[in-house]
Amino acid sequence: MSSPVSEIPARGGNITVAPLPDSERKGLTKKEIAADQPTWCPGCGDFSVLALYFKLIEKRKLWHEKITTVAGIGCSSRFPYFVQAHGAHYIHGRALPFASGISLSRPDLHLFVFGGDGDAFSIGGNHFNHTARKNIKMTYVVMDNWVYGLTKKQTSPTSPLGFKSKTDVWGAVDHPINPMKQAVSAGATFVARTTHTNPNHVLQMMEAAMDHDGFSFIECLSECVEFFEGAFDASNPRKGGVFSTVPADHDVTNEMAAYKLADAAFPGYFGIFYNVNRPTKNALEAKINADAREKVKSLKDWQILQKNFDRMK
Ligand SMILES: Cc1ncc(C[n+]2csc(CCOP(=O)(O)OP(=O)(O)O)c2C)c(N)n1
Ligand code: SF4
Ligand SMILES: [Mg+2]
Repeated sequence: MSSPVSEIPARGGNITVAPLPDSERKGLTKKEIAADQPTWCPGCGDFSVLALYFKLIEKRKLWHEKITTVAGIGCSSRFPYFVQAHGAHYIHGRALPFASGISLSRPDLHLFVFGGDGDAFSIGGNHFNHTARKNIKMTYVVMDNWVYGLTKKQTSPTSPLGFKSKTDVWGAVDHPINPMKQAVSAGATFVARTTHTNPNHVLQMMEAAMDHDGFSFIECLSECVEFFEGAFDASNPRKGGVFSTVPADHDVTNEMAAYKLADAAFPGYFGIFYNVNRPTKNALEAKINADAREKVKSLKDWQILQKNFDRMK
């Protein structure tokens, strides 16, 4: 592991350490970020998302103490197990509330949340909408495989009509959600779409999302080769499909234009659909805290506490 400190021999032979300035620190290497061998099935799309996350960390010189990787439960949500960094593999559908706490208490961190379509839009659907509308600063990558992979093939909220699964043996009859429309309508301020079969594009979207000040959402198509093989072939030129990027004249600040892009039939478009600036909950809360502090700046912490207790009497 690259050391963030310089070693200075002190008198008496002891070693003391002084932090190296950021400009002199090396970026982490893949070897320093990769943890256990991923347990995904050979050929699973999730491998490329993980590899590109490592690339992002390497490229942008993100150090261990600057990043947090959070997930819910699912094959895709095993993600933090495979990253040698701070993070948590949390509860199914509850990654976003957990991440919100981290973001609001440590807005200086780069916070990445990874998960699946079931985790994000089924059990976690409610949290998705509220985290988006609150514009809490983090990057949320949903590895959409149109199925519940970990639990071995149940219909997910993004499964297409007619999809045969253990929960819909005669074919799915429920209208699937459109993650892009849902993200925009919920109030996400950055909404992008990519696919695991185009590594450069995934990296480009992750970088743009990371640089966005607010809740940034990426739908990344990630094939489940075990339970929905070939689902995304129509978007993969190597399989005879078409990969169409967002037209150059698309206005990313135009909500209606974003819906229009999202309305295109599969394989649709790939790129940034929507990107606007709106104050984050992080900034708004920080201001409330600062204003409150200003009012009581002459008091010691225990005196503020005492005042609060007195008010409750
Ligand atoms: C509260 C709760 N309900 C249900 C489950 C069972 N469960 C685990 S993962 C999962 C769905 C996974 O699908 P998805 O989020 O799409 O991830 P994938 O495995 O496809 O990557 C379910 C229903 C659970 N672990 N916890
Ligand atoms: S079951 Fe599907 S999603 Fe899960 S690891 Fe295997 S290929 Fe990937
Ligand atoms: Mg899934």
